[in-house]
Amino acid sequence: MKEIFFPKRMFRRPAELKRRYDVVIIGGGSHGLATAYYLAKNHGITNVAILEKSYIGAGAAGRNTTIIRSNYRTPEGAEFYQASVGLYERLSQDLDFNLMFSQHGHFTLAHSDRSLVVQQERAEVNKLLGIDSRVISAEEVKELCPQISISRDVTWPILGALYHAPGGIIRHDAVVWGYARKVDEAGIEIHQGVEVTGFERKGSSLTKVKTTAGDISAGVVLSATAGWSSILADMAGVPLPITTSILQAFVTEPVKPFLDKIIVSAQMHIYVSQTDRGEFLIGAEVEPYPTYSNKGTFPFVEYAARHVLELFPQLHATRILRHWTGLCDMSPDYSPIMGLTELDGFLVDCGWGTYGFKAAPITGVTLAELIATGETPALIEPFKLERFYTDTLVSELAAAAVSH
Ligand code: PYC
Repeated sequence: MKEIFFPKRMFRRPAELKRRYDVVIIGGGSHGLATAYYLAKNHGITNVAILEKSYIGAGAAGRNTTIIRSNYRTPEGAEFYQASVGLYERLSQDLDFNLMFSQHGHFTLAHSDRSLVVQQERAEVNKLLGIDSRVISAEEVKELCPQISISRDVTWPILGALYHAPGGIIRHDAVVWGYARKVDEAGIEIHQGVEVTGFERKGSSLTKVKTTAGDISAGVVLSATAGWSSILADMAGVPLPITTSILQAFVTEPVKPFLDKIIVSAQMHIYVSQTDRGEFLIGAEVEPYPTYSNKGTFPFVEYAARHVLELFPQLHATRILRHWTGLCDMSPDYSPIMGLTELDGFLVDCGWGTYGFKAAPITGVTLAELIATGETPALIEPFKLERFYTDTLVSELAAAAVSH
């Protein structure tokens, strides 16, 4: 009989779900996979199952706009994302997988005096933490990004920008695949197509995770489910201050590369970059209503296209190729919620709004440390769920203006 050649599979065939694991991670996105990876790499913990109701990277990890940056407004946020950028810079080597990370600079445009003041405040916070971030004039924007129009004869003339040289974009699917491959190599089980349907608890402890493949128990259960976080936590009897909204984005047909910068405008509520494939990736702010709908809207396309054409009139004849929505789990202070909950053994990783993907590596490192040691690392201490009870919020609204 003729021998059939099967190309090498990237992951093992899923094993039968065992009845018990040391750690169960719900959500096979960038955060769940990164946490599993650092559990194995930094702590030698491999009796771990990742449960993904769809396929890995099907949620926010596969639907974001791939921007990596650390120019946040709060010291807590900026320090946290700075650590993430550092990990992303070494991640291709670490995972032995080309993630196509290009760091060519991120511009947050200012179109009013007030906006310049806000950008200046962000720059000062950033500089104190050693983050490369400064306010530049419209002329310098043009010098660094000659393709942009700085015409004053537009709805929102550019007055200046917050310039963050290390800002960049990365291939998001590659991040998911790179982590998954290493996780699999470490012997951690990735169960795709397995949905969590409920939990059992005894007093203040979680005792069982109910899934479509049977019930399991675990020492620690982490929910890393982005837009679905509040639904999951509700099942466990843990209320979260999270609402879910959608953010829309589209890509154009591919055109010859001419933009290697990321351009963001809080007032126009848009951001634009060109992907490695030549597509222009254009997104807007979060829609101002909670929903799980994955239907895009025409007003978004019309609005975003109108503004992008003021910045890049040379795109006027470029056609739209694809348009999608992603779920954003929004917290009241626009900062994430990570760590322990009132239910023993149940940890959350949520409230990421539109920032989750860029935080994946450092979230993985810190949550893995928390799971392994029981101690909350200092870097994520400010992002505890408890802050909503102790009135110690971390307001990141100023750095989120375009996407919230
Ligand atoms: O925070 O960089 C960001 C962002 C871009 C798109 C959505 N959020």
